[in-house]
Amino acid sequence: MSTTETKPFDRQDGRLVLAHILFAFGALLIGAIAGLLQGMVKSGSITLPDNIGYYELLTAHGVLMALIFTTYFIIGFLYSGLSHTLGGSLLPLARKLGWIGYVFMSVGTLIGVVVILLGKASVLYTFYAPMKASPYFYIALALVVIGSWFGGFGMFYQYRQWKKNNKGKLSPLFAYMTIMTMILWQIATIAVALEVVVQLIPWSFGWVETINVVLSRTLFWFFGHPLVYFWLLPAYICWYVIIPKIIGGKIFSDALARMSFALFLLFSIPVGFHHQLMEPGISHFWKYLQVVLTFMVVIPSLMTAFSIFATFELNGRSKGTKGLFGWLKVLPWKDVRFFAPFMGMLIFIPAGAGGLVNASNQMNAVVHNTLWVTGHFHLTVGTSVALTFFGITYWLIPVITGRVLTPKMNRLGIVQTLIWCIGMFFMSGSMHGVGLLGSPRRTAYSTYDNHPDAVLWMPYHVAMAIGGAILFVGVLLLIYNVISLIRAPKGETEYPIGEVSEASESTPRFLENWKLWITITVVLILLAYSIPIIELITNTTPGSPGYVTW
Ligand code: HEM
Ligand SMILES: [Cu+2]
Repeated sequence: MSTTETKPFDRQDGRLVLAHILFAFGALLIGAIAGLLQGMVKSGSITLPDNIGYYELLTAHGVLMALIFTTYFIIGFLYSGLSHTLGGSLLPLARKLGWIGYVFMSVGTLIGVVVILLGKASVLYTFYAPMKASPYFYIALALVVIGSWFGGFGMFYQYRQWKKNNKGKLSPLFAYMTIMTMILWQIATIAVALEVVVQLIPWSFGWVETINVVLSRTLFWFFGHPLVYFWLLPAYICWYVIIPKIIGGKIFSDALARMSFALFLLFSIPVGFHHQLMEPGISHFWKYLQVVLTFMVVIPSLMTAFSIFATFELNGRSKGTKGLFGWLKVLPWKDVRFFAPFMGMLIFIPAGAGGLVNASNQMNAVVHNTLWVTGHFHLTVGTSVALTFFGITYWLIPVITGRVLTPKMNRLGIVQTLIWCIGMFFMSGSMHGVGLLGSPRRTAYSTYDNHPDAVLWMPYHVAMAIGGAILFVGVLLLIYNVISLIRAPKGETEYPIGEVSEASESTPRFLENWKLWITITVVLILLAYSIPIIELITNTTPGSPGYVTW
């Protein structure tokens, strides 16, 4: 262990990171209350008081879970890694930009939640015209996006300065991956910002009468798909860089890791049409092209799976295990820092398989807008990503606050992980099943005049509610654990950054050629989007007025 690794984490940076992490978990807790209630309503076990609508809860849940919890956690985590790997502390300007971003995002979140709870924005967490929210809802979420941009600028600044001071050196893998993630985010959010500023805000204020619906959805999904990679890549950073250290092994290949992140940038943005397969107004050819590009993402995904299992296997061999699965025996199953992300990886296998179903034209027709889809993203972001973030929390909070993870908290962490897996097994499992039977997503309790099909769904909805209740217990335990971590005994905790295996090939320089990757990305985006967007802008379909359906 070198001396830099045991140096305590910079206190000022620690505060920035902790502020993000705590906000994330606050959002998770409130979001979980909404989730629990939704499950109970859907199963018919409770009815909400008249002044609370199902769609209000659903919107709050979606926003707080998918947008706020994730974005805050990610920015906090990435800042921590940059502070640690790029010089041991953030530059004053980088830290300042981080705080400016935090303030913007928090003001945005607070306004957004208030508008939702006032019942003025029950638009189901997306920016989906012609459903029309209060303009303040859009302004609020625009503030969140702008805040995240400041966060990104701070990271770019820190990275650029490091590169200047370390001419010719390869940047640390964590930092490289962080920059790739934030470039992806900044490019993706341009489209949603355009949608919000040019289309939604003027329309919801009533300055213009109508909105071009397909165009707005196209801009939304330009962002909406890469959004899922914005959630995933930080989890992959943990799998690639952190896990090897925790299991006492080595990173299989630095070059392969960087290559996979570059490919994620290329293939995650020009594919938004795969969310619009059922939508009129976009010609088949462009949908087809984007679906082909969608499936390209299989390449970096398999590279990731390969690298991680190679790390496990090499680690097993170096410890003398034999046979095809001997390496399983030497993994630290009783260490929550490993166990929680590992369960996330495992669950990513069925989750990814479900994603292939969603992206396939005919099969999409079967599952479209059913609870299958909800089941799918509770496995991906709700489990693979969330469990990885929970696993990170168990060492990150001790690192940044100068504390240690006690054996008791480690055990509670394992219990929390198991509760999450069991809850998701019931909730997401029954969502998948009942989705195939046709039960729609985003609907409150209804048996549709006792239609036999809808009556048949109910046992599944009950299983969903039971799963949801188990998950809620998991959230409560997590919050307890987070509070205990902050109050844990003082001590030094090392930031776990893996080293690259000596046996691996050296990293080719072009992988760090940002201009190259950004240029190819822009070319792919232009290929996949320019003609369809011109068609959408010049089409003669009448625009739509706004609808308030709740
Ligand atoms: C306590 C844990 C959770 C419970 C009980 C829960 C439950 C639910 C339920 C019942 C639905 C609505 C189904 C419908 O009517 O369509 C839902 C939707 C959703 N959940 Fe969760 N969930 C939990 C955790 C999460 C997490 C961790 C995330 C993401 C990080 C998440 C993201 C979403 C999203 C994006 C929606 C869709 C909102 C919409 O369709 O507008 N959930 N959840
Ligand atoms: Cu997608």
